[in-house]
Amino acid sequence: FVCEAKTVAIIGCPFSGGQSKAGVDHGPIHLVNAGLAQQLSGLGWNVKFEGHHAFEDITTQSDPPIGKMKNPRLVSRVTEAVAKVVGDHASQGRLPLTLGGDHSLAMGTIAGTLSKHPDACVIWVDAHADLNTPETTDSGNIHGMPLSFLMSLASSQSLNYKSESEPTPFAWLDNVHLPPSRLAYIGLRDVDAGEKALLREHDIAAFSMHEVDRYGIGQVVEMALDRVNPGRERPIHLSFDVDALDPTVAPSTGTPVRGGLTFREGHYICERLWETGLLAAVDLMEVNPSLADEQSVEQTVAVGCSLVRAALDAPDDHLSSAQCLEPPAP
Ligand code: NNH
Ligand code: MN
Ligand code: MN
Ligand code: MN
Repeated sequence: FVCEAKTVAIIGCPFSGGQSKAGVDHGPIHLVNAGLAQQLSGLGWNVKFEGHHAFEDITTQSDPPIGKMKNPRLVSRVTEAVAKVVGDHASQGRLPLTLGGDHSLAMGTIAGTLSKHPDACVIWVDAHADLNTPETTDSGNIHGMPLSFLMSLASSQSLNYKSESEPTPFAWLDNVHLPPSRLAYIGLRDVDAGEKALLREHDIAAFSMHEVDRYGIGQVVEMALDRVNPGRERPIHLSFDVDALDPTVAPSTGTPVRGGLTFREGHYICERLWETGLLAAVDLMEVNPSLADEQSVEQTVAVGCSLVRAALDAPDDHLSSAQCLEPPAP
């Protein structure tokens, strides 16, 4: 196990600046109010949670777009702060569990993981590739771009930005380099044209819903690990966008796409990654309690908590393989 003691640090990030729908900043508050910390204590974890991360001190006088990028200064400052918090917890031997908030936060969480584990790999579970550059993006929303910056396919230099009074947004990420060979996607089904070109150009392991249908989720997770972690020795960062799940399973999210992972497929990914003994950090992102009716919100929040429990070794939620694989009597 990559963390010394069984301690999880919950990092609640009520942040929505990487996209334009209000409410995703309430995701972590709802997840914690649903009892997530107590549930994890119930699984035998020491839980460190000292309130949600406060971003109020990170104010920006004005934050006009740079090119198409929206809120670049704010997102850069918030994610830089998140990287420090995640890196600190990891250095103290705690497993950082970051609750979003929108997926731009992964710039911070993955940079934080890499600061402690430079050889880490990333399993990105999402309907979307979040690989746009400031040039390829249509929406300008930074939650669709974190991986291009993390893998240095985009950089602060490419923004062509000059200011006397402030650092170029995302300059802090310029010395963070996740090799494209250490990223694997599961669940893709809504990938932009520019992202498809980047996936091909950099030969990134991408298991879309087509592969989930074709091979089954069990095979897909092993194939993903074989690509990014063939020796099964690298620490694993799991970044889970709740919109990877089918909208019937997780309706309260900003950009639902039909044809997603089932409840079990989502949980299986989490369970299997825990089983490797290599899990170093977990993100659960894009729960938006302002979208859909009250029952759907409750369902999405409950599924979010359940995914986290599955990633953190929920022993009662499934039988051990030894119990399941008992051969039938002759
Ligand atoms: N690809 C689109 C964009 O760049 C959508 C991204 N939306 C997400 N990503 N929810 O996970 O804006
Ligand atoms: Mn609320
Ligand atoms: Mn995402
Ligand atoms: Mn998504």
